[in-house]
Amino acid sequence: MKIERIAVHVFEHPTRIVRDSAGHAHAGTGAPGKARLALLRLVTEDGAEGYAFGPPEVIRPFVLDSFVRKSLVGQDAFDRERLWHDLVHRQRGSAGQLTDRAISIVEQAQWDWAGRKLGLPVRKLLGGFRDKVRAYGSTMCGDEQPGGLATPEDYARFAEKLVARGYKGIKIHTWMPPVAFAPDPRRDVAACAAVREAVGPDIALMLDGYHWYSRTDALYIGRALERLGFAWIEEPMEEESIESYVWLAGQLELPVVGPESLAGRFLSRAAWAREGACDILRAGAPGTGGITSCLKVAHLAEAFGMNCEIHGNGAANLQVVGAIRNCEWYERGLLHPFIDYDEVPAWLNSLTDPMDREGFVHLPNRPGLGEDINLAYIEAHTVERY
Ligand code: LLH
Ligand code: MG
Repeated sequence: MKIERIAVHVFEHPTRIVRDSAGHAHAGTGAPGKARLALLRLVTEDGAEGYAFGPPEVIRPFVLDSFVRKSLVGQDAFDRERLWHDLVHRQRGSAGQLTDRAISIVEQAQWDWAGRKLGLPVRKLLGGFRDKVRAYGSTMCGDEQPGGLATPEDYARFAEKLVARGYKGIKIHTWMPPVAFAPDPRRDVAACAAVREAVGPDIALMLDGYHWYSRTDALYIGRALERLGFAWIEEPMEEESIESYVWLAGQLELPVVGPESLAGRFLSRAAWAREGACDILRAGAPGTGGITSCLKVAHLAEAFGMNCEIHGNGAANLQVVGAIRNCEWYERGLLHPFIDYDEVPAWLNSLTDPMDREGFVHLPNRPGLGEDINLAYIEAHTVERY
């Protein structure tokens, strides 16, 4: 079935989330602001459509015209693997313009198209493994807002609320610059200790702190987390330094999870598994070049007898979680005391990842990626189309 058209709608929606100078999401304090999101539509010759969302900057007109349309238009929409490799080959000569994230959005739209066409959720096409998954509540990074996530006690009180909501696992993102007092290994450990004391021994806890700690700071934190019975430590150091992770993982009983933000899609993860740089591999569909690339990481991990915990929330990641055996969790968030994550975003009719009171997210059974898209809202709030 030939791809006839790739179109993008950039639309505005209300948001309470603001970003700091380092790109970390926080809860805004004033009235809701506006943010822009792009909907990529893949249309085939029979009029069928597939959809995926992404940042407008990532799939801007130059990227679509120079690479995406050249690779996809006129090609068979079912040939995901071939078209993915074609795009990856165009990356080298794109001077960094065609990113893994852009390729991922395009690939997600192809999966959504195929699922809708065949009347099946994407996870069933990938190879269904589960229909529900335990979610860990993943907090936003720490801030300096009274009653927000400014102190270890704030994290402890928020963790109690998350447990009352049903979460059986909580991942703490602690303080990172530009927060004035960050980074501070001792404060991170104090927050972890406060949360453990607040939720008791039966809730799984993870730490995703400052990503640029030295080896010795990371080891200090890791040893403290061992005493607190944490489930894993995530990205405490620069992931470009595989040697640092081999050094750390070799000294900790505590599982080390990674790499999350390292480039190189599934290729770079192979060395991490072989070298023992982590105990649990990590990949996410948006950051690792797409659903299939993320799945390759999960299967690579399986071949090493390792789990692969999927990075981030969202429809594509949820479909991957639903199609692999070797992960325990879905990352639900990012969460903050001032934000209601259970509120349906303006551009959807219902939540993609609803969670019950026992902490299970039930995977959508709608065809495709499973997003319940409000196309009328998007049409009414479109500010740019190309
Ligand atoms: O630095 C941040 O804002 C968070 O770490 C963010 O990247 C989050 O997606 C993450 O790491 N989740 O695991
Ligand atoms: Mg992380």
